[in-house]
Amino acid sequence: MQQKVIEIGTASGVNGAAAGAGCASSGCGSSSDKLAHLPEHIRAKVHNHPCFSEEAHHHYARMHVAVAPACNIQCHYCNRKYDCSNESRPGVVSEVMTPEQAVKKTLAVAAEIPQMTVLGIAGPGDPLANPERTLATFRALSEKAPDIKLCVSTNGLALPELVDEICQHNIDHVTITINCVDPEIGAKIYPWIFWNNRRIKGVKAARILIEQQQNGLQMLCDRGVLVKVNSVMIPGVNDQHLKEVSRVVKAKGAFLHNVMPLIAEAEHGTFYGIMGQRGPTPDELQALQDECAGDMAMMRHCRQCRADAVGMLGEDRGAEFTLDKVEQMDIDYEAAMKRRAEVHAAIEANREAQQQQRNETFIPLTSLKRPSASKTAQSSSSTLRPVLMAVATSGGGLVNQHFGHAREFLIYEAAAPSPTGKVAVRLIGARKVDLYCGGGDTCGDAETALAGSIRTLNGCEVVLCSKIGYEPWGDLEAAGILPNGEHAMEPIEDAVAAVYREMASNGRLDAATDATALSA
Ligand code: CLF
Ligand code: SF4
Repeated sequence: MQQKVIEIGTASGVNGAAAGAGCASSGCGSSSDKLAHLPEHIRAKVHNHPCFSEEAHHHYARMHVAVAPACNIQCHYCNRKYDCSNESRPGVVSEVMTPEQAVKKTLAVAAEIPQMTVLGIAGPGDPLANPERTLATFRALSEKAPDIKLCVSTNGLALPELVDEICQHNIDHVTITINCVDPEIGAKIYPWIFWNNRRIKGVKAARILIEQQQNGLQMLCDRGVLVKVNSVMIPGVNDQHLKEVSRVVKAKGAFLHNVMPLIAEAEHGTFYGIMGQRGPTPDELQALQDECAGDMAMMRHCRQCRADAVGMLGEDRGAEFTLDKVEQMDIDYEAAMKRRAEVHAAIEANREAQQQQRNETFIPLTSLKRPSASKTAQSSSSTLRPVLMAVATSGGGLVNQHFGHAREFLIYEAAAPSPTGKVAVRLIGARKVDLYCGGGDTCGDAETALAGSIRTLNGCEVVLCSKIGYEPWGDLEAAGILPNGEHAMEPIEDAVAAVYREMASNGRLDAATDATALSA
């Protein structure tokens, strides 16, 4: 994944939005979505897709409709009572609906949440193991709502036979879950597949699945469909192997690789959960994503959505669109499309303005002004260590959420990896927390929730938010995480870079400095 690069400022340049800004994007004058290296028609396809473009996920929403109950394989991390774990968190159950219900719901959501740009089908089983239901939904939507992008996620077994249909229905974003390219490893992940009306087991089954996945990937790429590859990282099973997977799928033309953590709990009733197979730690996941990134663009903002998710990534507004509520809605989609176009234009104007502001306020400073001669002598920008910062945001790419209202934090890494004195800022993931402050009756649980939040933010040295209460401030500081509310309403990457520069100016980033020292 490309990093955003921002010049390190002097101590005088660390406060406020203007001074905090730098050459924030993937190079001066280039677009801020890290896609500047791609051909224009590809950039246009992903520009407002919240999964295929990291930057878009700050501004646009997606929804899923759960029309596909059946599956044609068994994964060891899946329990059929729940949604397909190839995208969803295990243990989540979505209500299956008919294609007609799905279409009505989609139109309702599109009218009510105009920033929703993508309709995905991702379960609760495998969408392509239910081709009639899946394709009927896509066919109707491509006619009735041509302004909605169509997206599908599959295990790939039935993919090659359906590639032509996928292309006919204007589905130009496909996700294939590929956990291995070696059947021996595959046999440890997939106990069986259902193929040509027979159940096939072991290495033979894995070999067929892998061949189908690879053929399908090649066919889609040959037809210009954008393909994202999801892989579930299973420590001790395929973790080392996923670098090879990344290399192979990139060579075939995959656009993006999304390495997701295995979530295995005994209460989910999955084979891995019951066997005690562990998932990766955040550090292990990040290390593998970084290793794979040498080969291709990595997705770091996946939220492992449920099969009926609605809203921005990380939020779920499904309760607003239950079948009975949707049934009562009277939708004028022609009018809705006009409003959606206006909202999208406003979002784009806002994105453009943010980009413009960064370029205009770019301050090309190349040296650090350090607080003391001894500290200056200790380090140069080439020795500054990277820092993880957690950000509370409710969207728009801004630091704009109260610490106590955050259900998740985006985790950014700031670093100055080269002696050129530039700060590289990159998103490395999202971590979910229990709501710390729900107000009213829920406040009795606040202490436990706060302790949980602090545990979740382990490894972060700063938390950026719009506001924070006195008590959590103290607890965070005691845990070595410095709360920072000074960059409220600023673009996230500018704010992260500004805080990093500030830490550098204060001598807190020398390689030997650790988080404990920071809070002293
Ligand atoms: Fe849905 Fe998947 Fe399409 Fe996105 S989700 S079908 S590509 S529209 Fe996105 Fe959710 Fe991660 Fe999937 S954050 S689980 S990657
Ligand atoms: Fe479960 Fe999805 Fe695997 Fe099918 S493909 S077994 S639904 S995780």
